[in-house]
Amino acid sequence: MLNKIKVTLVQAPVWAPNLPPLGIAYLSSFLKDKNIDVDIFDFNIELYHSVPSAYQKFWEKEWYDCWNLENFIQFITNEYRELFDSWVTKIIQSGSLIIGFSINCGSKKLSLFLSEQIKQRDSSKYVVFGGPDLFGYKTNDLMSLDAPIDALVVGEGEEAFYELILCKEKGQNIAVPGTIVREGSDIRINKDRALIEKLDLLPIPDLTSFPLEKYTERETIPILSSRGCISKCNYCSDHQMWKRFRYRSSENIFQEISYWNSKGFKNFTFCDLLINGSLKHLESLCELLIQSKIQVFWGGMAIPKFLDASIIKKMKRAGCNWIFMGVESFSKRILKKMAKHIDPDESLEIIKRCHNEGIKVSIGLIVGFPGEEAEDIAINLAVLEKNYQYIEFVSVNPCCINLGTSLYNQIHNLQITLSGAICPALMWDAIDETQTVPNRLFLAKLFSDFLAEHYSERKSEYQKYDAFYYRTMYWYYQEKGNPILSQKYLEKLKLLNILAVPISLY
Ligand code: B12
Ligand code: SF4
Repeated sequence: MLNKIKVTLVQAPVWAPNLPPLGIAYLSSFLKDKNIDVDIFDFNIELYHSVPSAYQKFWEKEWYDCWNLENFIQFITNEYRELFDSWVTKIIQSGSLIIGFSINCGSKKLSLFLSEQIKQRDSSKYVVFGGPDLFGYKTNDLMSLDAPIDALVVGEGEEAFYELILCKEKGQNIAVPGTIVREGSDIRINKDRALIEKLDLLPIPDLTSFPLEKYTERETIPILSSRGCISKCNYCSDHQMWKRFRYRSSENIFQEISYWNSKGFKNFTFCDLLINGSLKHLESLCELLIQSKIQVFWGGMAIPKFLDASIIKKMKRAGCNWIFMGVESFSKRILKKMAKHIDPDESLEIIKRCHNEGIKVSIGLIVGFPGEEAEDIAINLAVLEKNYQYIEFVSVNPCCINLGTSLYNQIHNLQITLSGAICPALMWDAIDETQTVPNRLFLAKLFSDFLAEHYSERKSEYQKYDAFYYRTMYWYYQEKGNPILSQKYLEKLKLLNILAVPISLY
C-alpha cells in the first residue's frame, strides 16, 4: 500500500544536459521502494530543448556562471514565463505535499525562484533542498527567514530524506540526522548522519521516469559504482561531501549494466569520483564483463595511479574506451601544495599506456594554484608540448578556492583575499599581488591558446575559453570600478560575435 504522502522531485536549470541527473534518480527509486508515490520533473532538460540553439551555449561549462546573475535569471524567467508558470502548475497539481529540489552551483537561483512561486500559490507545500551545492554552507546563508525553504538535506540523501518524509507524515518534529529544518522562526540543525554502508542494498536509480530520448548522450546510461574518494586533495569538496570511500560489489554493478544492456543500451558513463578507488573491484567487474561477452562501452574519472599495463588491458577488453584523469599539474612542487599524492611521471606513464591500448585519455589541469611559479608553468607547457599526441583533451581550469575545502580554510595563512560577488571562488588574489585574478585568467588563456594550436582537431573547444576570459575580465574590472578596462574586454567579447542575449545581461 502506498504511503499517504506524495513527493515531487525537481531538477531545475541548470545542469549538464548530457545525461539524466543521478541524484534525484537515486532518491526516487529509494522512496518508491518504500512505497512512497514520487513524481520527477527534469525542468532543466525541458528548458534546454525550449530555447533557440544559440542559447544552448548557456549549458556549457564556460557560460555556466551566468545562471548566478540576477539579470540573467530575470531575463530567462521573463522570456519563458509561460513555461515556468506551467512548471509551477504541474508541481501544484501533482498533489505532492513535499517538493524536493536538487541543488548544484548553477541550479540554486532558479530552484529558489520556483519554490517562491510554489509557496505563493500554495503555502502548505513543504520545500526541501538537497544536493552537492549544500555542502560547505553555513546554514543560515540558505535558510534566511524569508527563504522559501523548509528543510535542507545535507550530503547523502536517501535515508535522511525518507526519514524526514516519515516525520512529516506522522506530524512529528524533524530530528532527523543529516537535515536542517525550519521550526517556526527557529532553525534546528540536526546532527550529522552516518553513511550508507551497504550500497548494494540501494535500488538501482529510477531512470525510466526521465525522458531518456531528450538527453544529448541519449544512448548512454549514467552509473555510480562507488561513493567518496580515497584521496583528500585540498581544493576539493567532493571527497568531503561523500566522506569515506565506499563501493558496490562488482556483481551488483554488473547486474545494473546487464539490465540496461538487455534494454538495448551499450554505453555507460561512471559518475564516480574515481573508478579505480579499489583496484580489486575494478578488476573483478572487468572480469565479469569479459566473461559475460556482453558488448558494452564505458568510461569514467580515474586517479592517475595504480593502473599498470595488465589492468589497463583488462579494462579495454571489458569495454573501457575513455578515461578522464584529474592530473591537475605535472609539477611535483604544486602537487605537494595541492596535497595530491600522485607522481607526474607515473601519470604520464598511465596516459601513454591507456593511449597505446586504445583508451582515450582526457586530463584536467588547474592553472594558477596558490604558490604556482613560472617554473611550474613551464613544466606543464613542456609536458603538454611533448605528449599531446597521447592526450585526447585537456580541460584547463583557473584555480578556484571553493567554500568547504581545506584550501579555503587556509586562505588566511596563505595571505589570500577572496572578493567579487560573481563567482567568488575564482576571484581571489594573493595579498602580495604575486597572484591576481587577471594573471590567473590570462594564464588559463595562454594554456588554451597553446592547446588550440597543438590539438587542432579540438581547436574550437579550446577557443571557447576566450568568451569566458573576456566576460570574466569584463566583470572583474566592472566590480573594481575600472570602466576603461571593463569596456576593453567587453569590446573583445563583442568581437567574438557569439552573444545571443543582450549584453546588459552579463
Ligand atoms: C558526474 C558529474 C558530472 C557530469 C554530469 C552528468 C549528468 N548530467 O548528471 C558532467 C561531467 C557532465 C559534469 C559537468 C559539470 N559539473 Co559535475 N559532477 C559530477 C559528479 C562527479 C557526480 C554527480 C553525480 O552523478 N553524483 C551521484 C549522485 C547520486 O549524487 P548527488 O547528485 O550528489 O545526489 C546525492 C546528494 O547530493 C543528495 N541529493 C541530491 N539532490 C537532492 C535533492 C533532494 C531534495 C534531497 C533531499 C537530496 C538530494 O542525495 C543524492 C543521493 O545520495 C559531481 C561530484 C560529486 N560530488 O559527486 C560533480 C559536480 C556535481 N559537478 C560540478 C560542476 C561545477 C560541474 C560543471 C558546472 C563544471 C565542471 N566542473 O565541469 C559541469 C556542468 C556544465 C556542463 N554542461 O558540463 C560540481 C557542483 C558544485 C556545486 N557546488 O554545486 C560537482 C559537485 C563537482 C565539483 N565539486 O566541482 N558533472
Ligand atoms: S582525487 Fe579528485 S575527487 Fe578525490 S580528493 Fe582529489 S580532486 Fe577530490
